[in-house]
Amino acid sequence: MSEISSDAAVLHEVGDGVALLTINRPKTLNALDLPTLDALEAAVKRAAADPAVKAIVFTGAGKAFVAGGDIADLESRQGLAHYLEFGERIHAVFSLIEALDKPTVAAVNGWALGGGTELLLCTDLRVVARSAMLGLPEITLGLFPGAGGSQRLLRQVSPCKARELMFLGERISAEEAHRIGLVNAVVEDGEVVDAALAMGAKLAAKSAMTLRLLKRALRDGAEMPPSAALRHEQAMIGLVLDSRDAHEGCKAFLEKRPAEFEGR
Ligand code: CO8
Repeated sequence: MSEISSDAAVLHEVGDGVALLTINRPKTLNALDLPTLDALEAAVKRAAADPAVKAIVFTGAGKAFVAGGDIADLESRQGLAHYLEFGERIHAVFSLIEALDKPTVAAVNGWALGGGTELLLCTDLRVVARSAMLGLPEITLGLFPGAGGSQRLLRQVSPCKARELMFLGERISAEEAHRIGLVNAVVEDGEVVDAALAMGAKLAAKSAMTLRLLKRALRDGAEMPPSAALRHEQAMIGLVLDSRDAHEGCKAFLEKRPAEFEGR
């Protein structure tokens, strides 16, 4: 992997079509404050715009993925307007990540608490280190998961489990997160970034165009009534069927060779 940029808060490396974005504020376990959110947003936009990047992996430096919003920063915010400034930024950056056309993978190397779990809820696939702990402890601070997490969690695990995680604020292990369907894979500590990059490389080898339209079908469809979502899916698969990649994928199968996708 070659490092193409490295500002203080987010490291950005690219190799084999996969960008690795490392949130880099280890002294506070990568807690998110406004400068870190700004750096994350800039890195995400850079990766989104880079034609060499086909998939994006998010991880954290040191022993945490992200230990949440920066509690010291939140505590120093007197008045609703200052809270909302943070709330609006974290919503905007997380929504940007969720809405990316390129596929994303979270490499959860350690603590993913509060805003850290809320961040992983915005990614498509999630690989977690065996000793990592996840959870939404906001309620113990008198807060609730307000970076989009309350809504996203409710739509990703059972309503019963979602309420338990938000109402009790207790941490869960990687295995438990896997059991409830919150994450895709649990791997040994130290292997999580490589495993996520390998997953990213698999995604990078697929048709970028088909993945983009699949993501749109899922994202837009989730906000529509079922009948409209089905019509939208039909429109998206119509675009896919008209593409070179769909032709190439089917032709390659019939010719018993690997497909070579161009992303169009
Ligand atoms: N914010 C700020 N600083 C933090 C945070 C955090 N979320 N988490 C850890 N730190 C700091 C610690 O204060 C400590 O700093 P220092 O060395 O100066 O004392 C340093 O990181 C190392 O942490 P610990 O010594 O506590 O490390 P441990 O290994 O003992 O414990 C834990 C690790 C269990 C992760 C522990 O640090 C912890 O519980 N952290 C807080 C987790 C948490 O409650 N997260 C939720 C935060 S609130 C949130 O995410 C809301 C987001 C959206 C809100 C939208 C509102 C507008």
